[in-house]
Amino acid sequence: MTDQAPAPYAGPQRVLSGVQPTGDLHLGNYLGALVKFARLQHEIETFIFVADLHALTEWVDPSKLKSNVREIAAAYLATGLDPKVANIFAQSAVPAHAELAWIFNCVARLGWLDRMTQFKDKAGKHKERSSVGLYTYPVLQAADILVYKATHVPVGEDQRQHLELTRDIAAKFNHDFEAPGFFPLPDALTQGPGARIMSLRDGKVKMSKSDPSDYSRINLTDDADAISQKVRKARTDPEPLPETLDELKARPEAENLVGVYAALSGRTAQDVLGEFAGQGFGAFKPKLADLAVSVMGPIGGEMRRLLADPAEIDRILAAGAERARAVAEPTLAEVKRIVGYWAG
Ligand code: AQP
Repeated sequence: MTDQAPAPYAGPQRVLSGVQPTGDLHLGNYLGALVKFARLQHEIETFIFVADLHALTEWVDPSKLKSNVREIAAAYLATGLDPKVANIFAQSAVPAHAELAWIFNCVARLGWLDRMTQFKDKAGKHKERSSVGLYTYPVLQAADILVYKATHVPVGEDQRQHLELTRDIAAKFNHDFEAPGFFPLPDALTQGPGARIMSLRDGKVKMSKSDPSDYSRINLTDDADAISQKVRKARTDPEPLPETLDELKARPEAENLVGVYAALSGRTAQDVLGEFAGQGFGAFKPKLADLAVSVMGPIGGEMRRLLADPAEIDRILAAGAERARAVAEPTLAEVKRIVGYWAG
């Protein structure tokens, strides 16, 4: 008998992604994720959610959670997501995510989760004191994606491993329940110059909301002065910029700043080197600061304007959730039938 390739997924293409409401969004979230959302919405049906269930995996002040959700929604809108085109909603407004996650908890294998490096990074030395939710977070992420049968997931490079897990869960579900092609095996869209933006204080660690130093990141809400100051104080080395990308490899901070310049200006890193080779950071940083202010400054202003009208943001999220439920609920009903649930 010959092994037959599993039936391919034949449904529509969809984009799904989300961001946790766990603090100020930064340049890494913007370049790694948000700019891609705004672009893709015009190409494929797009679902973008605020991951408030994921936020619960670490302690979050209950009195702040709702306003944090609005802030992420405002960031989505300020960076170009159009609620008439994309479906924007809060994860907790679509209970099908959590219900499907339970079924996927029974599909995923412990060994798969044991390999997740992000859990190791986030739990650090205190693994035993981490929530079980932090451990199973990638399973909920698989449910977030597959409840919409999403085929494309725009994320930063740090999420690539979780996307592999989603593909493994989809394939095992399709196989175990003899439902070939039921779930797609989604692709991570990590390409592009902003896929991994590093800390401004240390070019070897990624820019992150949870870094204790605010000088490690540029926040979407930073004003022009703060952005310029952070770029000026960014760690660098005394050498001038080289001519080739190869020569940048051993200089992580320099490589990061050139990458940020390239991503913000829509050019390649090689092109940026072509302009700045031979110049030191004394010349390069002011140009980068001006560029960052011109791109990021208006986003913060637009977020503040949107947040002054929370009722409008709530209306957008409610409308998006209704459209999201209309897609997610039939998928969940079908999964329950396939699995053999007593109650549908
Ligand atoms: N440094 C980064 N470079 C490129 N992309 C990044 N992303 C995060 N950091 C970078 C991408 O942003 C999206 C939203 O991420 P998230 O907030 O849901 O979770 P995260 O990856 O845990 O983000 P942070 O900022 O690093 O938060 P903390 O400090 O809480 O862990 C994702 O697509 C992510 O890839």
